[in-house]
Parts: sequence; C-alpha cells; structure tokens
Amino acid sequence: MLTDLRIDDTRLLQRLDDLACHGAREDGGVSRLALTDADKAGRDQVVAWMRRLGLDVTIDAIGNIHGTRRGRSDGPPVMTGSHIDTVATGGLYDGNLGGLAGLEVIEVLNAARLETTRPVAVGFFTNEEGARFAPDMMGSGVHQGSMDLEACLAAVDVNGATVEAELARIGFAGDTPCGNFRAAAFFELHIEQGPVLEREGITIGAVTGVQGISWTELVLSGQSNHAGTTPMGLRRDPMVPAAQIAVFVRDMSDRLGGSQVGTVGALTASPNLVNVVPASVTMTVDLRNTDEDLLQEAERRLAGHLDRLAADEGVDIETRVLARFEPVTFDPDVIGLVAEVARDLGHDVRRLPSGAGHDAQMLARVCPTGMVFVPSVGGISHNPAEHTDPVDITAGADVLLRTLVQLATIDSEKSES
Ligand code: HGY
Ligand code: MN
Ligand code: MN
Repeated sequence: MLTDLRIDDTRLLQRLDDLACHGAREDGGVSRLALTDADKAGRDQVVAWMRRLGLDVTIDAIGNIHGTRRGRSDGPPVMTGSHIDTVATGGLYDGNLGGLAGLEVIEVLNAARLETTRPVAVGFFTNEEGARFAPDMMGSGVHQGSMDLEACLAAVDVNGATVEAELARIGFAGDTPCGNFRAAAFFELHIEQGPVLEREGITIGAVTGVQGISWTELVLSGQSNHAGTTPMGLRRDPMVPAAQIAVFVRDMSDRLGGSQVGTVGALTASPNLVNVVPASVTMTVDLRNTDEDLLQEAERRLAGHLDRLAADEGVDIETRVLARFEPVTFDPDVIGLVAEVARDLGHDVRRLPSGAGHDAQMLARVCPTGMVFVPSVGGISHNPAEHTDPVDITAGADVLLRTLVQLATIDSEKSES
C-alpha cells in the first residue's frame, strides 16, 4: 500500500553525516562553498549514491546533477532536490537535507519495487548559496532558463576564478544542455531556517512562496591618508558613510515593517590597516520583502540615501546588482497536497512564506512547485549550530515521500492504494 511507505530515518541521518564529512569544520559545521574541492567531494559522493540506486545520472553545462528513476511513462519526471553547496559557516541541513531525502525516497521506492507512472528525479543544483559566486540560485536559474548560461559561467569569485574554470577543474562541466530538463512538478524539502515552526510547536510548514531578494554591492571610494596627520575636516573617509549605510538599512527595514528585512553582511576596507584612512570600502546590502512594491520602495530609499551620503561625505559610491529575484508564489494545489499529506501522517502543519531563497523559487517559474519546511532549532541557520531534530527530519522526509509518490502515480493506482 502506497500509504504504508515510510523512509528509513537511520539511513537518511547516516547520509547526512557522511555528506557532512566533505567540508567538515572543527566546530561541527560545514564549509562547502560552490565548486571548491569540498563541493567536488560532496558531488562525487552524491553521484556515487545515485549510481548505486540505479538512477540515470546527467550533469548539465552549469554543473547541475540530475538522477532519474524510470517510470512506466518516459514523460517529464516528478522532481525533488536542493543544493549541497553551503555558506562558509554552514550547517549540516541547509540544502543537504532536501537532496538526500530525495535519494532516500528513491531507495524506499526501490525496496518496495514500486513502479511509478512518471519518472522520479532528484536534482542537486549548482551554487544555490551565491556565497562565492553571485547570483545565488545560479544552477536552478540557468536550468529553468531565467539566467543566462554564458553570463553565469563568467561569474568570478573574490580571487578572480570563474565558474567555468572551476567547473572544469572539479570535473563537473557537464555536456547535457541546460534547460532541457522539464519536470512535471518540483517539490523541495528544506529546513525553515527561521523561528516560526519551533515557536508555534508545529512540525511541518507548507510553504506558500518565497520573498523577493535584492543583493547590491557598494564600493565607496574616498582618499587614503595618514590616520595621525590628517585633520578630521580634511578627510574623505569612506568608512564613515559605510557605517551610516549599515545603520540606515536597519532603521529603514524597521520603518517599512511587515516582512521587510535588510542586512549588511560583508564589509571590507582597503588597505584595511590600523593607521590608514581607507581608500575604499566594499560592502553588500541584502534587502528582502514578500511584497515586490515594498521591496522596490526599500531599494529607492537606499538609492536616495546613497546619493545624499556621497554628496555630504565627498566620496564616490558605485553600486552593482549582485542578484534580484521577485517574490514567488507556489502552486496552490501543491501547497494543499503538502498540508493534506502532513495531516494524514498525523503532523501539525501551517502555511508560511520562506524568508530564504531556494531553488524551488526558480523551478516555480516553469512547473507546479511547492516546498515543505521542518523546524530549525532556535531558528538558527547559516551557522554551524544549525540543527533540526531527527524526529522532524523523519516527518519532513515522510511528507516528501508521500507527496512525490502521489504526484508520480496515476489516479487508478492511487485508488488501489
Ligand atoms: O540567501 C539565501 O536566502 C539562500 O540561502 N541563498
Ligand atoms: Mn538552502
Ligand atoms: Mn542557505
């Protein structure tokens, strides 16, 4: 009976631990930046697992890994997946849980010798985080056609390495063209990375959509000078407006309220020396909102503030858009299916938007898409302390299993179930 299928939690938790060895940090977290040696080791690991599960494995031109389990029909597959690249101070679950739970679903179907109507595919998308190469959601963006392959291959990291060169170096410059992989539906399991589910004591989140994301790099240029001999009134010090921008982003977000958030996450002075007034400061601003109009308002307010600051402080401020995604709403039927399956499995469920970006927000442009969240302990993520309780991991993976099976089997089979 389809409804009797359950994941093997020990096997899934073991895979999570095994994958975490690739890029393991001494504090228990994971550093697996996109296309680094650690990412290569993780990629090799998931490909080996895919082959052992009998999947047809393809690597596309931006390095996305797809494993497909055949179905009775050879039409578009029902797809799940996520990413295994992490931020430099990542945890075990962001992205990794979604891909490995997808492999666990395959293993359950194999053990049950269940032939689905539609193929079932698991995808591991390149550079979801955008922490080394901007923009984020790069692999899934190229995969569904909203990002240009050549432009993404030319993206460079802080050391000038390109995505193209790094894909070749780690052996994941695939020959499968991008954009040909059309899923019938896409469904991603992910940790919430926020405080809502834990605070309300709820196990499953039926995700309604993903908020808009606006990443901008600012380069503030002034005049480098001696810290001791330069009178304060004669300085063109870019660090002062940089600090004011960080405070402005926080205050503006508080004033806009609602779901508006704003972060200055990266800031580097040059030459970054104790006794030198900086020549320049490079920093980033991450603005997000579930409402596109309000996100544009936040961008306008920031731009106006930068103009005023540049004039007042006598510095030059150059801006460069690193990433820009409008808010996305998931498929109501898939959201409803998640909630229904979660309740059938005896779990509390609530609907909520995602504050974090996900590959699902790219796939939502081309096929019915949904996500299921499980709680993050303390709402912590992008932090080595990231944790989700095994009982919640199991619950989320069972919801994934049941949802994928329902999406991959035709009505007559469902009635037998
Ligand atoms: O930044 C994000 O929300 C995602 O983790 N890339
Ligand atoms: Mn993620
Ligand atoms: Mn992340």
